[in-house]
Formats: sequence, C-alpha cells, structure tokens
Amino acid sequence: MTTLSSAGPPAGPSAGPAGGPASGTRHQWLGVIEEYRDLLDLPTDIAAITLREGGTPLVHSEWLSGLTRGEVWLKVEGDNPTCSFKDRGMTTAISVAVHSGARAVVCASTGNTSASMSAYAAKAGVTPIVLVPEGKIAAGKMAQAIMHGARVIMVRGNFDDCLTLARELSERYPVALVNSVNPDRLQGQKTAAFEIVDLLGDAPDVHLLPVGNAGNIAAYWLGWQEYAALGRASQVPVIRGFQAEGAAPLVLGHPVAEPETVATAIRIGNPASWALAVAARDGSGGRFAAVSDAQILAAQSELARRDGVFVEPASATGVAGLLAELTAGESYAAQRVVITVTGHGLKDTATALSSREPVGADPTQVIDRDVEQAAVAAGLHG
Ligand code: AN7
Repeated sequence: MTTLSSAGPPAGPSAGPAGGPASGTRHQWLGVIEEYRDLLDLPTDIAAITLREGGTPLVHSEWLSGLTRGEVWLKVEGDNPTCSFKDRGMTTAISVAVHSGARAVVCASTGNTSASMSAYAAKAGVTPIVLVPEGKIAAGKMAQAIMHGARVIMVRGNFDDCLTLARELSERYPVALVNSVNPDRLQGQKTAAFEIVDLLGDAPDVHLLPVGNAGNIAAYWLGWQEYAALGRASQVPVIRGFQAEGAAPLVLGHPVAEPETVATAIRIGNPASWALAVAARDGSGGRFAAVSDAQILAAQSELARRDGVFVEPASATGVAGLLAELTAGESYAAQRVVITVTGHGLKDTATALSSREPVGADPTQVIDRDVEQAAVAAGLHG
C-alpha cells in the first residue's frame, strides 16, 4: 500500500522528465512550457522555471451572454501564480535568461510585470531589479515585488520613461531585459490563445482585451494564427483592443506624452509593441477603441457583482469596451466572444473600494453580539 511518506515530495528538481511528479497518482498542470513545449520557439530542451502558470479558467458569463444574445466567455488570468497574465511570458523569459547565464534581470513595469518577474527570479535564484513610476503602482503589486526580494527603483516619470531606463541598463550592464520587447515573453504569452481553442474546440468569433504596452495583443495574435495554421482552429477571431481614454495612443494614432488613467496597469503612452498591435488589428479585421475611467470602474464593479469575478481596473477594460459597443448599437448576437480579464482585483483594493458605487445600504455595519441586530443588519427582518 502506498503511504504518504513513500509518495515523495511534489514535483521539484527531482521531478520526472516532463517536470511532473516523480510519483503520486494525480496529474498536476505542468505550466505553459511543458504543456506546449513543441509549439514554443525556445532553445531545445531548455529547463523550465515554472510556478505552474497557465491552465486558467474560461468562465461562462451568463450576464454578458444575456446582454449580447451571444456566448461570452471570460479568460480569467488573475488565476495565475502571481495573479496576472504576465506569468505566462515570464516563465519563458526567465527560463531563457537563466539558460543564457543571466545573474540579474530587469524590467520596467506598471506593476504586474514587476510582480511576476520578481517571483520567477526568486524561483530561479537570480536578482530581480524593477523600475516603476513613482506613486503609480497598486499596493498589492508593490508588495509582491518587495516580498520576492526585488530591488524596487521608483522613477520620477511614467512607465515609458522606466522602459527607456531599463533598456539602457540592459545595454550597459550585465542584466537581462524581460519586458515584452523580449520575444521570449511572447512565446509564453501566446499559450493563452492555445488554451482557449483547446477548451472551446475552436477559436472564438471575437476576442476583446485591454491594451497597454501591447505585448499581450501581439502574443494572442501569434497564438491565434499558429493554431489556425496547424488546423487546430478553423478561423482567427476579430480582435478588438481597448485602452483608457487618457492613455489611448493606439486609438489616437500617436504617442501620449502624459498618459493618465485610474487603471494604472495600462497607464502607458507609447506602447513598445505598437507595430505588432497594428498588425493584429489589421490582420484580424479588428479595431482599437477607448473607454473612460468611469466606464472601466463601472464594468469592474458589475463584473464582480454579477459574475463573481473580481478583476483589477485595467482588466475590466475589455468588458467596459463590450458594454460601450452594445450601447452604441453594435451587435454581438449569436457571436462567440472571449474577453481576457488580465489581473486579479485583490492587487488594488484601494481603487476598487473608493470607486464602488453605493448600492443600497452601507455593506459594512458594526453590531453587538445580538441576533436581532444581526438580522436587521443582514436585511432579514420583516
Ligand atoms: C492587468 O506590468 O505593462 O498590452 O508593466 O497589468 O501586454 O501591456 C501591464 C500591463 C493589461 C496590458 N492588464 O497588457 C506592466 C504592464 C493588466 C496589465 C495590461 C497590463 P499589455
């Protein structure tokens, strides 16, 4: 009989060849490198530095399906190890950096890239260095970078300034740049498209997502095209990318010098993957559009209340875009739609709570240890 002690530790350095448990009876999701290795353009047999990212839920939205009279699915990327989609590209970027002998890695970030890079650098035993715009990073993301041991450098400037500095550091000093200008990032991030097709049986008709530095839209476009070329999908979706009104360079067609939005994750004025984003739009017959901060926060709040999915403000931008388009008369009837919601709501509770629309009574109340008071407070009385 197998005992717990003989089952051995969970997968680690002594794991089986595929990175799976050396023993034990249950199969754990292996992370995006092992799950899709044959389809990733990475050095052959590269060792995967993984926190078992990917394999995230595709959640059906009854609310949005009802509104559109179509079929709307949410790709919930907040369910990754560091609670954003960035982990998909970080497992590949850090694995390649370590394979190439890097001892330190650097990124510019609006928060999620720094949180993810710091975790994977910790796992790999290399030094994480992050450059972030001073005062514009959600507390949860800052806590992640600090807890994973990063050197956190706050820059008097915006994300675009941070990216310029990160590039210069990597050119002059022995430190590997892992922003999405690094093509290894896109190799990991494209697996989100693969997972969606693997779960739905085909690519959706329309794909909606937020766009900031434009790495994600570029990676999805790669993934959609590759699966279609392999015959695993019969089509590529129409891609619609949404930006915040105050940080909408792709909508305006020119960089924005002073980007501003409550959705700090996408407070970016000059996306590094601009050309790839335009290629995704044009190749898929899609478009870019902007939504206001008020629309983003309303979508965030409604998504949490109606679908049980709590995302950070930037991550609600695709949902806000869908709602805005419906209001404008666009039809999604009979369409199969996937909206990527990119990061978890717990990363930025301050913004969520301060912007929350008051609904009925104050949701928080203080009472004595008294069942009648509890019943009144709960709204159960008469
Ligand atoms: C939650 O962390 O750019 O268009 O430095 O955190 O691929 O940039 C984050 C971007 C959407 C936009 N949603 O994705 C960073 C960073 C969330 C994000 C985006 C980001 P890209």
